[in-house]
Amino acid sequence: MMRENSSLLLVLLILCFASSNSISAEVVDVDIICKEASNQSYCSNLLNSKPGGAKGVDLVDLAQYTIDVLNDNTSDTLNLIRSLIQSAENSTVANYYYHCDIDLLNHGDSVTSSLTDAQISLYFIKYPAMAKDSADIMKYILECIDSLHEDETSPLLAKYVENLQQGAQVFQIITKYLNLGI
Ligand SMILES: *[C@@H]1O[C@H](CO)[C@@H](O)[C@H](O)[C@H]1NC(C)=O
Ligand SMILES: *[C@@H]1O[C@H](CO)[C@@H](O)[C@H](O)[C@H]1NC(C)=O
Ligand SMILES: CC(=O)N[C@H]1CO[C@H](CO)[C@@H](O)[C@@H]1O
Repeated sequence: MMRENSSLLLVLLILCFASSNSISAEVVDVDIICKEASNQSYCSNLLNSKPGGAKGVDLVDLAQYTIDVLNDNTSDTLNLIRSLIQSAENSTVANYYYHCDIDLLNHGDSVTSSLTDAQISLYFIKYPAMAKDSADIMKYILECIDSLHEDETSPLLAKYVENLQQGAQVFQIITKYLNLGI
């Protein structure tokens, strides 16, 4: 028992050193990240809204912060969708909302489940896996946008989902830099 505990401790120590090494190596300026975003001001607003600011913050912390924001914004979006379904003009429109709801929340393959996967990939320093997770997040957001038929559905929801898309793109850029740093 004693032996098991001490080897566990050793593994934890190694993990600690491994992650603190990668952390200190990887600082990329927000301006450089956001130059690659389709909406640079959205990108820099997002990253600079990190409590304490984003200056000198390493990529791992920026990735974590972006995941947190995407999680918050996804649940805000889901709440809006739920209330829109309740008040939809007819069942066709309700169905558009419902399909977007599934893209955001469905078990196993949705924005929410891919965000959970990305969180795990980040924790275990599996950046190639995180690149796939971030591509999945974007894929499900785009599917939601497609299913909304924007002419017939809420402009406010369109704005929320567009913000999600921008945030997901920022996450993809950060993930790309993390992969370059391996
Ligand atoms: C870009 O993002 C800013 C800040 O979030 C927003 O005010 C603006 O409308 C966006 N521009 C476009 C073209 O989407
Ligand atoms: C449902 O409502 C939308 C939005 O008001 C409208 O464009 C559409 O024609 C309606 N469809 C039916 C089948 O009533
Ligand atoms: C549309 C939406 O929910 N936007 C929010 C996303 O998250 C950021 C940071 O928490 C908020 O400031 C936005 O209002």
